[in-house]
Amino acid sequence: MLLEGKNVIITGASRGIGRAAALECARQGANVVIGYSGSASSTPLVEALIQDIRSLGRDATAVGAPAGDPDTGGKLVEAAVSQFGSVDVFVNNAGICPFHSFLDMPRETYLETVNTNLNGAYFAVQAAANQMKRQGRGGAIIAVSSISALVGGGMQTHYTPTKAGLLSLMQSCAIALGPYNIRCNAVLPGTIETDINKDDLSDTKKRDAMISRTPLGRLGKPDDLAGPIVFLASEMAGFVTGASLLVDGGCYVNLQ
Ligand code: NAD
Ligand code: RM4
Repeated sequence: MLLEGKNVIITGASRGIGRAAALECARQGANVVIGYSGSASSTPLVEALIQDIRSLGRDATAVGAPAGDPDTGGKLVEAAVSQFGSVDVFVNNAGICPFHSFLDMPRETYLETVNTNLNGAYFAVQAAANQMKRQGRGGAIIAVSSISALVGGGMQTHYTPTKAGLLSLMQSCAIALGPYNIRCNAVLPGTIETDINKDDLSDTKKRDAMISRTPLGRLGKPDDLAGPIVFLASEMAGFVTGASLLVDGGCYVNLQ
């Protein structure tokens, strides 16, 4: 039980990596605030996740609000405090990657991606950190960045800067929040099969190329991120801050 009695907020937890992290946090003893977009299609997924967490003997509640809204972080924090009494861990996971070529990138696609992935995250991290400071007993903040913080993507020119931005945000916040014992770290997933890349990976040539670049010989699953996120959230990582953890089956280092 690495997170016994902790209260965790996870954004974009209705499915994919966020959902896997929410379930593992609950297995490790935490209550969970599930952040989700508020869309009608997400509601049944979120209701099922709440039931799954309750059947693990922990509690969960959900807040439907767009990740790009600067007020959403405050709403998530309010829900955690009113339902569970505190915020111990904040996981910024919500994100989009609408694959698109650079030269004709629609302005709205660029702006929506930066807003959802980075601008909202900035204010959510700020809201969570202020609550942790008020509580006076430290905390852990984890951003789900990406291998794409370190490398480019021709169809991801709007997305990769947001992932580099999140990594940089965790590095700077590690310094700003260290005096309050609030640790800030990033996980950098490689290619994990989820809804975000379903269409992209339906190109079998691309999918096979991605697998053959990966020393562990497969793409990732959402559960592959759950352990690393819980580790960074837990006291086992008590002296880890400003760090980034690649979770990519070795893909990044595989040059030749
Ligand atoms: P996913 O599409 O399954 O999950 C994305 C989550 O974000 C969903 O719960 C979705 O509802 C939520 N979301 C999207 N837009 C939102 C909005 N405007 N407001 C609130 N919530 C919103 O994909 P995933 O792979 O689980 O992605 C989770 C995170 O992991 C993203 O930040 C993504 O960039 C990152 N990531 C994914 C991969 C990968 O290969 N799948 C690799 C590196 C990083
Ligand atoms: C990741 C990485 C993956 C891609 C996802 C959407 O950061 O670039 O290859 O599938 O984003």
